[in-house]
Amino acid sequence: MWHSNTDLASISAWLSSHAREGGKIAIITHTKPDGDAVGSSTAAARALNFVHPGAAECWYFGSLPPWLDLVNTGVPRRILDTQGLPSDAESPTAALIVDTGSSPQLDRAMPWLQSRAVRAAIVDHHAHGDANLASRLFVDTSAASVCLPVAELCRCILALPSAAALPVEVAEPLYLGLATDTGWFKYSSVSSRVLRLAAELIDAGARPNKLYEMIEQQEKPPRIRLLARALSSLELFEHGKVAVMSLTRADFAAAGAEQSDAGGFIDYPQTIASVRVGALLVEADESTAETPKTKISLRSKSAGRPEDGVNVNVIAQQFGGGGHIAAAGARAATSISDVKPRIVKALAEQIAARGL
Ligand SMILES: [Mn+2]
Repeated sequence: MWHSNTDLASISAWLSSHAREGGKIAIITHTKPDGDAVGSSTAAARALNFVHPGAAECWYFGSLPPWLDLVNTGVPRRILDTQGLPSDAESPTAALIVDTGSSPQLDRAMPWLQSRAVRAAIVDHHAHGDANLASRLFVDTSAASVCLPVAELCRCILALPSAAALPVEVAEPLYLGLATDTGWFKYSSVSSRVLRLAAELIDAGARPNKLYEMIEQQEKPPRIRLLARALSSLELFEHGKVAVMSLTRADFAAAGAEQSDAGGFIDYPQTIASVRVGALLVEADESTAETPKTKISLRSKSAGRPEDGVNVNVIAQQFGGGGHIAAAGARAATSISDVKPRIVKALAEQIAARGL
């Protein structure tokens, strides 16, 4: 079952005793790490290394964000795509997995993780995961960002009275994860708990404007050109309540952009007043005429609580994917032109059923 079987103090005690005995800990997060993944893994590694120098290293794989070096400075790091998995001699002896518990999301690390569940812990905030991956699980699906539980983990590791006492090197990546997973404090997941932690992290020395510029003002021209193509593909259905954008591989080529450059585009149609739910359909890199593949991203908007909007997790599941109530995705083995009417129909049905 995908739920906590221990608490953060116990995971902290286990990691600390492992490091104290000379063990090494790989901190692993999901493929294509985002702000929450890099922020939480960097913070946990720095907290452990603060007490036990050299004990923790971060593993990353999948396309990496352009700001990774700016955030993850000074942390021992392994990039699995280029460096591969470690040899037995240099292999860490334990694993802390953050911001995912999903085997597909851990793709490149799976051959290493598969035999190591006994010496692995997961701290996550997603609704679904593979409980067999780790013997220690802490899952808080009410957390807007995994940095909420990871901040508490860091506080325990460093034996501090509050998050406000964290070293700035730990506080800043936590703030980053918290900010990026809540759309810089604007999603429906923002709560007093989120803002209290943000305030404590600022007290610890995190500088919001510096972090915003570091992450959000690093665009390169191909991504902006791709955005122009995505926006011009916008179609509205159901009296403007459903927004659909699509990007083909030809769009990526014309913009000189890569697949990862489309990240965050799904948020743009949400700025239209009438839109309740949006979809971005992207022709996947590996797509061919014979075996088409389409990546589906879904976002829903609610006036108040996320449960008042369209549950896009349910719709993503119909296409073999999943996620959260307000943000989900899937990968369909079919073309954009085939997926689009099916997605629009599924979204229209949800809107009608909910009287939105
Ligand atoms: Mn997250």
